[in-house]
Order: sequence, then C-alpha cells, then structure tokens
Amino acid sequence: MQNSPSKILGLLACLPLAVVISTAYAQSDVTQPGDPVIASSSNSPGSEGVANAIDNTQAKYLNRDSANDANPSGFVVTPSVGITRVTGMTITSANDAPERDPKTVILEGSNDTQVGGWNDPTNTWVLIAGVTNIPLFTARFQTQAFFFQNFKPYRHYRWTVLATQSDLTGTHNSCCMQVAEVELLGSTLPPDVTQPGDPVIASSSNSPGSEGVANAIDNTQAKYLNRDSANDANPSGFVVTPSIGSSLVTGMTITSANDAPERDPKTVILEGSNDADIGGWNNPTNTWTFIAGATNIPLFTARFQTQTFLFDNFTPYKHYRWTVLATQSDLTGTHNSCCMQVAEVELLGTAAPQDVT
Ligand SMILES: [Ca+2]
Ligand SMILES: [Ca+2]
Ligand SMILES: [Ca+2]
Ligand SMILES: [Ca+2]
Repeated sequence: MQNSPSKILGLLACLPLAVVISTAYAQSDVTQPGDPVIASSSNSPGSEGVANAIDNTQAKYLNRDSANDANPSGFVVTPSVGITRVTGMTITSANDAPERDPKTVILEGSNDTQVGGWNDPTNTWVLIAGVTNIPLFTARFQTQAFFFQNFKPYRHYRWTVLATQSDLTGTHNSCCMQVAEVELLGSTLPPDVTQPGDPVIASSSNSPGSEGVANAIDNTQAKYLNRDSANDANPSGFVVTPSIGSSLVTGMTITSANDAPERDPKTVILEGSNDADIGGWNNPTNTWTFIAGATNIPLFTARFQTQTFLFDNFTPYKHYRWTVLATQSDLTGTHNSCCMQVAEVELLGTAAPQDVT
C-alpha cells in the first residue's frame, strides 16, 4: 500500500512544528523573577540592583565595579526550578549608554549545596562557556542569544562580565556595566524512566540478603551491594527493564551509599538492548549496545550524595545494563577488598515516541 501524497504532505507539515516545540522546550529560560540572586557587589544605584537582571522587564541591573573595566561584575543565580542543564544565554542591552553593554562574559556553574557569596572561597565553580567579542548592540533593549555545548547540570550559575563594549562604541566607559535582562537557556533534567518494582537482574547473587539488586532502583537510600567487585576483580551491576516500555535515556544519576566511599563507582558503562527477552545479566543470546560511559567519576564527597551524568543518545531501548567496571577504591585512601555499592541509580529520559499510525 502506498502512502498518498496528501498523507506525506501532512507528515512534512507536522515535522517543522514538532521541531519548533522541542526547540522551545529545550531553550527556555531556567531563571524566573524572584529566584535567589547574589550581586558581585552592592555597588549599584538603589533602583538598579541585581534582581533587575532576571525580573523579566526592561528594568536594568547596573554595577559600577566595571567602570573603566577595572573589575568584573555580574551575579550568581540559583534557579528555583532546581538542577538544570544550560546550553545558551540571552543578554538584552539596557536603555542607554551602549559603552556599558557587555562585551566579554563568562558563565560558570556550581553544584555546591549553598553559595556563600559572589566569590566565596568555599564554593567550587566550573567554567561552562565564555562569550568573547560580543557584537555591538546596535539598539537599546536589543537581545543577543549565544549557544554552547554543555552536558553538565548545575544548581547555581555565576554570570560575569569581564569587559564592556566601552571604546568600541566611541565612548570610554568610566561608569559601569549594565544590562536590561539576562536569560539562561536550558532545561530541567528529564525524569527517571525506572520505578521501584521494575524487573531487575543482578550481575550475580553475591549480595547480602538485605542489600540486593532491587535496592538500586527502590527510590530509597537502601543500598545495592555486590561482592564481585572486591579488589575490582569483576564488574557488577544490573539489568533493568523499565515498565513504562521503550525509553530514550540521555542521563543517569548515581547516589553513594551510607558508608565506605572506596566502594563507590568510579567507572560505569550503560548499554541498551531491544531484545524481546533478556536471558540474564550476560546471556549470549542478547545483544547489547554501548550508550555511554562515565569514567573517572569524581569522588563522592559525602554519603547519599548524587552525581548526575548527561550524554547524547538518539536510540530508544527496552532494557538497560548498568555496569560498574571500577570502584573509587584506593583513591579514597582505602583499598576496596569488599564490593561495589550504591544507594540508588536513576536513568534519566523519556518514554520513546510511539507510532501514531
Ligand atoms: Ca527571565
Ligand atoms: Ca530586567
Ligand atoms: Ca536505593
Ligand atoms: Ca527511581
């Protein structure tokens, strides 16, 4: 049976719409007015403070620290929507004085529990993107957008102007940095495609009775412990078949267990299978395809700490195999002669698109 031309045209007509929707979702502003913000300093006029940077109006944020580009200025924001992955930003010029517009901006991220201040030594910041030589804003309240690759999700963002447009405008900037608005474009993390009770197969039964494989996805801090990874002699992990059906997984979280950091995962691989049935952890009748590897996972610096890993994946799968190839072991100062253990694993993604015909 042939597809009628009208049906094909209909499908083509749908395609751009679908793209637009997904683009809009992926690139929405993760900040909102009222989110906690910390100014680089209080060197602002009373009515032009830092909250104006994300207030969704043309009201401007002005900071005098950047007079003559002597010092950086900007802000820290903690999006109230939670952990996000940011892959772009917009900057909107303020009402006047183009020499004060940003020319060089850096964006950093932090996953610290709390931010102690703009430049608090207890906080760790990681560079996400630098935008240099921003073109002149040719109008007031003009918005420029910048996109970059970033696979790391963060709780907090630090947005810093290192240089203003100043002399490029023909006017030396002896005043300040100013912006009408800044948006951080990105998305919240996709949800966990697994749920407690989903069929799981352990890499082996070499676990204490109360620390079996079901604990890996039970949504509690109860841990899964497998002794096969003592001395990193053998891999250990599990296969899970999400009961929601085929899913597209683009990330995972790993939460450390209650004790013994040397047992935490250091190298993990995730594979997918679309076989009808899984015959076991490593059954020769099954086909597994590599999806992503997380190598040199940073030390978990606390118990029940969650680390998140995001990756590109365009293939939906019915089954997932999560394998720990190495534990943190000696990096912690203690050799791991026991096992691998985790409090929880999440596979982040969405249900696979369904055939609508
Ligand atoms: Ca906004
Ligand atoms: Ca504003
Ligand atoms: Ca658990
Ligand atoms: Ca879960």
